[in-house]
Amino acid sequence: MAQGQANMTQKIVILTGAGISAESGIDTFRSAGGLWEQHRVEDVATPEGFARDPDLVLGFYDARREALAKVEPNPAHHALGRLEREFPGELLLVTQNVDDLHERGGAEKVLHMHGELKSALCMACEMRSPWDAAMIERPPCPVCQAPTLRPDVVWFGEMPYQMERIYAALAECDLFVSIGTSGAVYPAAGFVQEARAQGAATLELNLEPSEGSHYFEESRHGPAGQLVPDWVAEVLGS
Ligand code: BV8
Repeated sequence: MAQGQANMTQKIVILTGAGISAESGIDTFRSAGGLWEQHRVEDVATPEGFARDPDLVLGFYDARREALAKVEPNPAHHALGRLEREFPGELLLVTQNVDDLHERGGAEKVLHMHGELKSALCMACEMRSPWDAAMIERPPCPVCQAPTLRPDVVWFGEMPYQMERIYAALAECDLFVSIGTSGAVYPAAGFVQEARAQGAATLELNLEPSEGSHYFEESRHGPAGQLVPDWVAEVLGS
């Protein structure tokens, strides 16, 4: 992105995916040995799978929640925390990730469109509560005490969170940046087209070309831990 363009950029929307957490040691979904190779999506990331075998699904998310405590944010997360602090324009950081590494990397306003591992949703009272323990033992909901907690994550076939807010930001941003996502899952994979349609510049930072690479004006390939700090320094003009 030309230096001049970087300085003219006023409204940025960023979308991140599992690739930004890969260098922290969190499995992505679709790379070799990734989460979707270990489990069938239909079994662990759909409401039908949860209804069929709740223990399998609660155990799958308990294991991921527990693993989260053992990893650290990487330079890409810290760079986005810096961008949030120092960028003078408007920034919306949307993540498909359910981990808390953006927050632990210093970002304070993170929109988790697919929910969070560290949040529990009660199927009885529909209230959400911060949560970092296991759910397999059916603990009581902190609000209504019913033993009906599920992971507060968006499964396939469920509506992602805060879509209105995301589309409103895409409609008026002048730069859309996609980081570490395969572009395989909608509606997130369609965000680049929304941004392009209204004239925003579009940039992909990913280990390799994603399924949606051809929609991006510019694609840079390499590890997020390298590409993201460099890009943030470019945008901040330092
Ligand atoms: C909905 C949360 C409607 C849970 C997830 C047919 C066509 C089009 C769409 C559909 C269709 N059939 C069904 C659909 C809809 C469906 C969908 O898109 N299916 C796909 C499979 C075709 N979508 C949905 O169901 C969504 N909801 O549409 O609702 C609706 C309407 C009205 C009313 C009600 C409902 C909900 C989808 C959300 C599912 N939940 N996650 C959890 O985490 O367990 S999906 C999960 O996979 C992620 O959240 C993410 O969104 C998605 C993709 O994963 P990525 O993050 O991209 O990770 P991936 O491994 O795929 O790729 C990693 C990338 O990183 C790679 O490119 C790799 O190269 C790169 N990388 C690796 N290392 C690095 C790196 N990059 C940089 N540095 C590195 N070091």
